[in-house]
Amino acid sequence: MKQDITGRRAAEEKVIRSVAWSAGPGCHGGAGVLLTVKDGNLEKIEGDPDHPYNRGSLCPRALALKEYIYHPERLTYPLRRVGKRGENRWERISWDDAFDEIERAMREIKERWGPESMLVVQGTGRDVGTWNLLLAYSYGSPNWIQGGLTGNSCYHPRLAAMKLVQGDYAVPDCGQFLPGRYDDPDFQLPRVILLWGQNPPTTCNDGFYGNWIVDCMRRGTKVIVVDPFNTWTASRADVWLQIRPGTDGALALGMLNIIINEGWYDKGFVEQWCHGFSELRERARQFSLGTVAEITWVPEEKIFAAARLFATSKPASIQWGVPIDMAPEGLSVALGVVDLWAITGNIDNPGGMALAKPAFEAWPYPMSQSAVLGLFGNVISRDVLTSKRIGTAEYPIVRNFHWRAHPDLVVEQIFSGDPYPIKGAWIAGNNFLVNGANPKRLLEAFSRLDFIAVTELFMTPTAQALADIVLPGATFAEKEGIRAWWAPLNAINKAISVAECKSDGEICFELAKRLNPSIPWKDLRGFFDYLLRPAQVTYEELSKQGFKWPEKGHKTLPYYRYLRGVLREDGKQGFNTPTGRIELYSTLMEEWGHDPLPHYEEPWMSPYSCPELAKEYPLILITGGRTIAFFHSEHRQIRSLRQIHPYPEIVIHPQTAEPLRIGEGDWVWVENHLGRCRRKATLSDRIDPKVVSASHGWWFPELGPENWFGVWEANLNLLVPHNTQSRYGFGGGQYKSLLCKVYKAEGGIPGILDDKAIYG
Ligand SMILES: Nc1nc2c(c(=O)[nH]1)N[C@H]1C(S)=C(S)[C@@H](COP(=O)(O)OP(=O)(O)OC[C@H]3O[C@@H](n4cnc5c(=O)[nH]c(N)nc54)[C@H](O)[C@@H]3O)O[C@H]1N2
Ligand SMILES: Nc1nc2c(c(=O)[nH]1)N[C@H]1C(S)=C(S)[C@@H](COP(=O)(O)OP(=O)(O)OC[C@H]3O[C@@H](n4cnc5c(=O)[nH]c(N)nc54)[C@H](O)[C@@H]3O)O[C@H]1N2
Ligand SMILES: [Mo]
Repeated sequence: MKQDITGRRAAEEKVIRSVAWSAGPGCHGGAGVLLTVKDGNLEKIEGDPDHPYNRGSLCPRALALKEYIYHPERLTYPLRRVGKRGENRWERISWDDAFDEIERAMREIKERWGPESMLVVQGTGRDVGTWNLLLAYSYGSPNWIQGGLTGNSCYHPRLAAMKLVQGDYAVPDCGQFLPGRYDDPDFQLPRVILLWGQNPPTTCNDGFYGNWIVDCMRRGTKVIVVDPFNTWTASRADVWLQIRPGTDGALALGMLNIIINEGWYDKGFVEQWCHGFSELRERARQFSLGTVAEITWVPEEKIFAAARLFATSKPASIQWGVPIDMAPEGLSVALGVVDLWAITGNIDNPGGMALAKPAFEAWPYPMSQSAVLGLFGNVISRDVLTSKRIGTAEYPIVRNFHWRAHPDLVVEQIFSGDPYPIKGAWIAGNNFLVNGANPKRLLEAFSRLDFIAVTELFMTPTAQALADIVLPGATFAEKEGIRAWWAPLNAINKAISVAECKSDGEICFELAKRLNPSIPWKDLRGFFDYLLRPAQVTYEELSKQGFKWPEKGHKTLPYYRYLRGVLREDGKQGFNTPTGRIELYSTLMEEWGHDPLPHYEEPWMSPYSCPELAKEYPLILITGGRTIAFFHSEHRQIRSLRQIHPYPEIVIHPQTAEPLRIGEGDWVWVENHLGRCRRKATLSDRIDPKVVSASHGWWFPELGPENWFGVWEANLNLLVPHNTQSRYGFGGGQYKSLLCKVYKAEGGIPGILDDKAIYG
């Protein structure tokens, strides 16, 4: 019996409380929603006014859910390839046949080559991660990758840096850990939030709901923005640092230097809780204000003003974005940014950086090797995870603390077969021919595999080009699930069914059971209950409740847990690091032979590092600035969202466009030595004349499957190299600081929706 929270409506109309995650809006959020269902169909989606996370608001992608769910192009039954790969000839098959065929192919790979020869491929963190791991580990493969993401350059360098320095993850505290939010007596307003490479209202990233920044600004929080683009938040900031892309590492060290020199750091906290302050001070000394201004293109007085405002306002916090990971040596840049909040004592204090734990530590979205082994130690051994996994031999950090295989080395191993061959791939939640770096090389690599199955909601270029079997996936409204990233703990409640679509959980569980009948869970609900044990609730109970808060003072809720002895396994005061202190100088990095302090590296494709290349390609290219209309490559077929952002654009300063004779709305080529693609020019002085910026993820469902939906037409990743990870394997890729030239194109992309079609 599904929960009907109103009880007032006609019997056939129900309102179901749930939480938005993938598939559908696609996001890292977890906004509370109310789904109105009539006669088994979704009638309406609304923000849940009682949910503390979003308090009734929703983004356009969530509001477009009905359009997404009932879109005529949705995949609604399993398909088997009948022609050659990529030829667009499919036949409808039953679920039984699909499962039989996948089971047969995966068993064959395991018997002939070993389970590690099968890859499990996903993209960003969505509600498929745990199910994909369940399948991979039950089968015996440690090789889960984020397809095409050079250097794991999304959140993981930041996660690793936080774990190294402070032992836990952190997010700005905007009262999200308090049931009463801004009205809760324990709430303290951050005096300053530093937004570093992020414009939260468009992205709702990694446990930070976009509206919180607006809520706090309205209450008086000051904002500092580090962004080469004059975003919504930059235009309203107290200090805006228009940084040269890719130079964040120098800025962080420069700000540390100012704060230390001026004595603006928290001396008591540093003395009592930090390890390696004098080493950090020496390192930062190399980054004088003049040097940093020259490297970053930010005027000295602005850097100084930002450092002062940040360090002299307490509590203060930093919300940061993926450009940090994508900088050369992203891990090292992240170390420097963590040090900024650390030496100012903004850790686990109200209004500072809350150490973020999944509610009750139930069902952690697995973010470290120990968390993964905590969940799946009964089906996979530490030994397999630390020896057979690709990247463990090369990178100590991958071996010691991570659970993913290394995305760049996996591709190289497909070509080399060394130390073992790769034969198959399970792809769920990834469209790497659009989103992955150097997609033509990815295509060449994956084309070599014997067997590929893809679970998707819509036919994509990647599924079209590579799949042998395509399974129809479900949106969040069509599935049961759990969401504990961070608090409260939420049930995803099933509201409707659509055709033959199945959730990733159901699909992966069925296959895990077939491939390994001895897994210790009877069914998917049994697995949910296993995950929920720390919360002392069953899925059925949670589902009725909707969401559940840990009691006040629970170890998964802030504040000041380092004083309460609940962060470390030994129960002592302090942080979960080898020294028990904040490691400004990382003892683990030292042990692994790495630089234990933050350092700066010039982008290797820049006007300074490659002056010759820059003569031909003089502009710095930022790729992938997010739009609220889309989630990466998704939603291009959703009309109401496409109206918000109709074309693949590139933003160019008018001074730069003029001598190139490029006018507003003209089609242009964007090109470098690796490739080119076509874009529509948007002229704006919100960007530096030497920098251009374009959104990623473009393909054109309207062009149809025959030519793979125009996957190469507007694809910026043709200009992004693969295998350009940082020295330690974490970070890099330079998606945000490439070189290019822009010149007028003969015309647009034939056959894509034009203004008339888009606007009706
Ligand atoms: N040039 C450039 N490229 C980039 C970036 C950039 O900044 N610049 N950003 C990179 C980053 S940070 C990331 S994380 C990647 C993201 O890359 P991806 O994770 O590949 O992103 P999506 O396009 O959102 O999702 C891929 C597919 O998953 C499907 N999908 C969505 N939800 C579900 C689900 O619940 N189950 C299943 N089975 N399928 C689902 C969608 O239909 C979609 O086709 O892109 C990267 N690519
Ligand atoms: N609507 C929507 N939301 C999303 C996504 C989506 O595709 N659509 N993707 C999700 C995913 S997986 C991720 S990783 C996040 C990414 O979201 P964010 O982390 O916010 O990353 P971006 O949007 O790529 O860039 C954020 C800002 O950084 C600026 N920037 C670019 N280069 C640099 C640089 O070198 N240094 C600095 N300091 N700033 C720079 C850009 O101009 C931009 O305004 O968003 C998530 N949320
Ligand atoms: Mo990402």
